[in-house]
Amino acid sequence: MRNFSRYETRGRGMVSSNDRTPVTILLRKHLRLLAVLPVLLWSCHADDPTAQSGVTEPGVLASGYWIADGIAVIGESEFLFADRGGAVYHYVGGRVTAVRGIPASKTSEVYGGVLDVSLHPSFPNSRLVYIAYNDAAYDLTVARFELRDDRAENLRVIYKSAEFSIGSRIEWEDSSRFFLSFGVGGDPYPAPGPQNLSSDVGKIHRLMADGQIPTDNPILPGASKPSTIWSYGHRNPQGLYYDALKRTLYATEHGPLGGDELNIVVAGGNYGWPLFSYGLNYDRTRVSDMSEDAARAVSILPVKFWGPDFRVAPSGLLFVEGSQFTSWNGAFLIGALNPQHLLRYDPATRETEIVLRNVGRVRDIAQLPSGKLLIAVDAGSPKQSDRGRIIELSPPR
Ligand SMILES: [Ca+2]
Repeated sequence: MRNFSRYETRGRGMVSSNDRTPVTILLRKHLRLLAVLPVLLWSCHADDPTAQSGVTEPGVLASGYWIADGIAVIGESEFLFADRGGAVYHYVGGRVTAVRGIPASKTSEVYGGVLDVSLHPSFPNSRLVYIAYNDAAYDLTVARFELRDDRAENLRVIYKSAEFSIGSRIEWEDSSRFFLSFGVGGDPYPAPGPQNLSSDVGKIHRLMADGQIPTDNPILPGASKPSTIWSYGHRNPQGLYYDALKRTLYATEHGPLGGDELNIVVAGGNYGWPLFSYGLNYDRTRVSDMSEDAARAVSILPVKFWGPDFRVAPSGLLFVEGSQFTSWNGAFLIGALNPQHLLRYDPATRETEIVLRNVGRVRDIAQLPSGKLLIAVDAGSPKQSDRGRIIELSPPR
């Protein structure tokens, strides 16, 4: 019997925004950019773009949703997005339609529902779409279907766990394989946890496009053959980005109080939670007594972490190249849930900047063919169940 009340309590209790000196310094460096953003947001889409609800805010392509998440771009003015309320929506040129035939999912406060939607690389021909959702039994499930006339046709469940996930992403390695992140709750985390290799939680999984286990997945300690598990010891990985040229998988994950991480994820890697963390438990006690050196010996440390003085609560992750925001290119954009910013992390300088401040809880980031950017945001509170929005960011003209 799982106890979800602690997730719900945790979700609300996590909100405590700090505006500390490093952020302020970085902000000053980007005042010019920040100053033009309100203008940018006013610069597009005057006509009412949604069938579901009126849109009055600048740049907002779709609004009135609960927790909009998982944007999958089809074309310059066409995309899909998920809603934690249990739906997938199809935006085409200003009109939004709910895709029919999406399986039932269960939501509880801000958790559950449809977590991500992703196009198979062959989508232009195959129309294949993948969704990750907590099904009616609250178990993380991946299904694929063909999108035809706003219907999910020939839907098939290709992965079903017996466990619940907080936040999941689907990220394609190539047309044959994809990664699936599987988050675990706060502290105390449910047992068995991320270090238990018989549990699906706190892992990044790697699956064939049909849900089978790739034969080149790692053989983990104590096992004799590969499983779906690609890496373990994750806490709550809500951002995945695969660099196909470098064949490198990046993942962000939530620490508890601080200790948010960016990791380079390799096969069989143990990413350390909860053996070691740069963050603190919510009661401000240490997560463990393990030293950083000891942690390095038994796990893979993050390539970047943010301490308790710079909270991120990272969600969507995108490495940006060729966007119309030229000063943002060559770095990661990271959606922050708490505080509610869009961040830019430059791996060359190791600097983190707030590029959009207090824009809402940024769940996902996507780039359009033109180089414009979309973000999915929400208010994070079930009491504001109509604050889920998709916003188009337009660069200076
Ligand atoms: Ca870690």
